[in-house]
This record gives sequence, structure tokens and C-alpha cells, in this order.
Amino acid sequence: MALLSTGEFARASGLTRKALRLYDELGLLPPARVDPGTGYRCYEPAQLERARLVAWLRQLGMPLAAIRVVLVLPSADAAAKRTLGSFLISYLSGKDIDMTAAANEPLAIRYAVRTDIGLVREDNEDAAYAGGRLLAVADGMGGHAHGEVASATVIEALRPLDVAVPSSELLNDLDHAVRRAGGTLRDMAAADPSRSGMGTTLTALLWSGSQLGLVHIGDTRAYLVRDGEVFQITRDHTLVQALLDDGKITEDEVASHPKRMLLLRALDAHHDFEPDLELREAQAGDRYLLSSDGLHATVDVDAIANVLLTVADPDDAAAALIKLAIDGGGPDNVTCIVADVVAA
Ligand SMILES: [Mn+2]
Repeated sequence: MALLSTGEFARASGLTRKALRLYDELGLLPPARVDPGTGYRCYEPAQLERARLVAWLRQLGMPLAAIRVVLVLPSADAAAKRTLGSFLISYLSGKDIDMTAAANEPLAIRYAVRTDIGLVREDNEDAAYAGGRLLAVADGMGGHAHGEVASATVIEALRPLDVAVPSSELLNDLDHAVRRAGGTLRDMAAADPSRSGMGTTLTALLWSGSQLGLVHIGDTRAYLVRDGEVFQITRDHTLVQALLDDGKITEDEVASHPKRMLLLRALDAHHDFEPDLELREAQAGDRYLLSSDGLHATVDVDAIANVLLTVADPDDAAAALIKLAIDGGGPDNVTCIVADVVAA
């Protein structure tokens, strides 16, 4: 059968030429032939199946490094299968929702919130809100006093949502609140140029029955504990996460990366960044953790998981997590909300 040019293959697979070049570099999808004279790449029609699978997994948000493990390594080992399995479970449990039956299941949350300035910083630029239907953590930036204003602004914009919101409106309401906060930050910066560098992250959950809206921008995080396993359900909008996703660095290189603090997305006065929005389904027995980077930048994920899995009371768990960050040197402000989902 005739080989396909890169353009033909890109159209047929739904992948861009740029993506095809990257996947070649990563060994995910090498072209069938590269013309030694012109450097033009050609693909076999039979490669379309794999290309479409890669495109599909990317649409689900699966990191390239994980796709590589699944597709490329010979006879994917148990750990690789587990990675794929837990990814698909968390994806499907988030998206494949019975909108009618599930929304009526009466659930409530038992929650606790703790924040600490840490041992190094002079201000606490984190802000948090925890109520019966709304949990939110924001980590402000922008220098003295300004980070505090930015994180408080986005929390204030969300606070009115802590009422009964129909499940069909969860994501709309979260999206609008975040846009309102962005508008407020822009107005503040226009009125006072010294505030133009301020910004904030945000990770928030809003409940309606057993439906859960998640909004996320930046490097604050949400974790889910379900059936004895801990899943991170947000992806950091950081340079190092993007490099990890593209297979350019390893997990071990994150902690020492010179630009590990660099955010690719945050809520600020200058950018119109889209937050991640996701509708999920909560179950009685679930536990959620929302936390600022003062936790995960200082405490390793196994220690965080150990507290979440072993400390039953939400307030004790939040206090234990804060203590781990302080014991780790407390280099940053740290905020934790621990919430247990119970049958109402
Ligand atoms: Mn921080």
C-alpha cells in the first residue's frame, strides 16, 4: 500500500504535524520511512490505528510519558498496567456520570481547614474557604500584601456559591465566579500599577447532591482518597509538569529543577487563562484534600497519602499534614482542607 505523507497522515489521524514530530522524537510513533535526501517523513496506513489511539489518550488528558509506558515498553509490566488502569478509572469516574440518579443521592461533607504561615515567609498569601457545599484553596503571589489580596479576591468571588446550586449549573457558576475574580484583579491593577504583578492559583470543589464541580488553575492541588487509594485529580499548570508530560524530565528531576516554581497558568490581571473545569461524582466514603504547594513541594506524596489513609478525623488529618510541612522546614505558606463525604 502507498505510504502517506505527513500531511495526509496528520489529517487522517487527527494529529498535528507538530505532534507527529514530537511523538517521533519520543519513540511513540516513528515514521515508516524518512527520505534520506529531503528528510520528508512517510507513514504506513497501518500506523493510523496507533496514531488514533495516541490522539484519543491525549484528548483524555493522559500525559505523554504515561502513553509511552503503555504503548512502547515491551510487554507493559504490572506497574504500567496499574498506571493506565488508575488513569482510566479516575477519568471514567469523573466523566461517565448518571446525571439523573446520582444527583439525588443525599451526601454531606465533614470538613476541616488549616493554614500556617510556615517558618520562612513574612506573610500568609494562601487563602481558603470551607463550607457545607464549597471548598476552595488559593495561593496568591505578587509580593508584599499583593498576593494576599489576589488570593482573597478569588475566594470572595466564590463564597456566594456556598448555597444550593443545581448540578446542571455547577461548572457554569464556577466558571463565572473565576471570570468575575479575574475582572476584579484587572480593575485593581488598572487603578494601582504596583498591583499589576499580583495573581493567584485556585483549586475549588462545589457540591450539588453527589455531583461535584471542580475548578482548577495553577499549582494548588486536589486529591481524592477512594477505596484505599490516593489519586491526584488536578494537574499542576507548571513548567515542570509540562516537561514531565512530554517525557523531557523525570519525576526525580522535578525537585531540583531551577524553574520548578514557574507557573504556566494562574489567575492574574494580564492573562485570560482558562481554568480546568470538570464534573465528577462523589461517593459516600470518599475523602478529598485541597492543598497549596507549601504541602506537596515540601512533603513527599507517600507521606501525604499515609496521613490521608490513617488519620480518621479530618481536622486531625489537616493538622498532621501541616505538621509534616513545618517539620520539613516550612519554606512556604501551607494550607490544607480535608473533607470526608458521608451519607446525609
Ligand atoms: Mn505557595
